[in-house]
Amino acid sequence: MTKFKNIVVIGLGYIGLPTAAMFASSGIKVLGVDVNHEVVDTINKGDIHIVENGLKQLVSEVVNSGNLLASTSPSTADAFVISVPTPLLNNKTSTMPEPDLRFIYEAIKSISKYLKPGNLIVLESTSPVGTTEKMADWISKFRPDLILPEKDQNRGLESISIAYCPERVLPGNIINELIHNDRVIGGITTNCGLLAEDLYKVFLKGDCTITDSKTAEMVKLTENSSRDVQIAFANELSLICDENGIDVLNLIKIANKHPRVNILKPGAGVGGHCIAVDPWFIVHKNPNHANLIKTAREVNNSKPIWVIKKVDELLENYFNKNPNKDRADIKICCYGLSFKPDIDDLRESPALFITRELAKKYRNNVFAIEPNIEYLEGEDFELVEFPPAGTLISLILVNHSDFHNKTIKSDILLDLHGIVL
Ligand code: SAJ
Repeated sequence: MTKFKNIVVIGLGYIGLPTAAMFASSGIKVLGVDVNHEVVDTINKGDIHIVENGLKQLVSEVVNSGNLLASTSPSTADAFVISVPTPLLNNKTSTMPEPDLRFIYEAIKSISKYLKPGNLIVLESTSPVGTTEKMADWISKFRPDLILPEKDQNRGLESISIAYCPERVLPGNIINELIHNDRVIGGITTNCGLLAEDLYKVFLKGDCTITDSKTAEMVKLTENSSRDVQIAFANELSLICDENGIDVLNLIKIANKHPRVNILKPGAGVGGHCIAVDPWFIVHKNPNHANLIKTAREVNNSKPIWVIKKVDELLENYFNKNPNKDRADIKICCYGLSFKPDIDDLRESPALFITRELAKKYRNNVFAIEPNIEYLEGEDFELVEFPPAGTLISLILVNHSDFHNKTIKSDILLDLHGIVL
C-alpha cells in the first residue's frame, strides 16, 4: 500500500500525461496541471491532444473514474512530479545553444505555496547536471520555512524530499515502456531516492537504481548522447561511402556481421526533442571536454543540408546528360515528413526541413507523401497521397513501413534507407 494518496503532475505533454494517467490508473488521485487551457479542457473531456498508442483509452478511463483531473493551477498533494520542457535557447542560430530552465523554475514557483512537510518533489524533465540541486535552492528561496535535504546527508530533519527520475520511454511505445523500463533515481539524499522509488513502484515493473541526483542527470544525458554519437558515425559513413561510390547500407550490413560491431542506421539526420537537444546540455556545461559529443551534433545537424546539396547535384547531372529536357519541369516527391518512422511527430524533423528548403528553391514543384498525416497547412509544398505524374526525382526521407518494397517510378531516386524497389 502506497503512502501517496494524491499527487500533482506539472506538464501534460508527451511524458507528463501518460505518467499522470499511469499513477491515476493505480488508484492515486492525480491532478494534472498545464498552462494550456485547451489541453486541460481536452483531458477533462476524457480525450487527448497527442498521438500515442493506447493513451486515449487510458486517459478516458482514469478521467471517468475521477482519478485524473486536469487544471491550470496546482493544489496541495503528497507528491509533485515535474515534467515540463527543457528546450535550448538559440538552437538554430548559435554554435553553443544554452539550456533553458525557465519552465522548471516556473513549475517550482507555482507549487511552492502548496508545499507542506512530508512532501516529495520529483523532476522528470531531461536537465543539465546540477538542476535538481538548483531546484532545491529555488524552493528554499520561496519557502525558507521548510527544511530541505542537503546533499549526501541523511539528517532525518528534512521536511521536503527532492529527487530526479528521468523518463526513458520511446514515443509510440510510451505506456508499455513506462511500466517495464528500468528507472534511475537520483536523490539529493538516499532517503529522497528511496521515497521516489516508493512512488514509482505503484506502477513500475522495471528495476530502480538509486544514485545521487547529478549522476542520474548525467545518466539521462549520456543515454541520448551515446545514441547521437552512434548515429553520427553512421551518417558520417554515409557521406564517405557516397564519395567512394559504395552502398553504405550494404557496407553496414556486412560490417555488422562482426561479433563486436553494431553500427546504427544513417538517415536524413536526427530529429525529435530529445536526441537532437540533450547532448547540448553536456557540451554547454563542459565545452573543453565534450569534443566528440559536440562533433556528433554537428555531423547529424549537417546531414539534411548534405541531402539538399545532393538533390541539386543529382539534378545537375541529369540535365547535363539530358540537355533536351526542360529545367523548369522538375517535380520532386519527398517520401516521409516525420522525425522518425511510423509516427506523425514533426518536431525538429530533418525530413520536414529538407522538404521545406527544397520547396523554397523549387517553387510549386515539391510534393510530399506522409502516410501518418492527413492534413498540413501553410506549407510551400503540397501534401499528396500519390506521387504526381511526371515526378523527376523521388526522395525517400523516412523509413516508414508503408514505403517498404513499394515500386517507385521516377527518373532519379535518392533512397536514404534502401527500402523501395
Ligand atoms: N535515428 C537514425 N538512425 C538510427 C536511429 C535513429 O537516424 O539508427 C534517428 C531517428 O530517425 C530520429 C532520431 O534519430 O530522427 C531519434 O530517434 P530515436 O528513435 O533514436 O529516439 P527518440 O528521440 O524517439 O527517443 C530517445 C530514446 N533514447 C534512447 O534510445 C537512448 C528514448 O528512450 C528517450 O526516452 C527519448 O529519446 C527521450 O525522451 O529522451
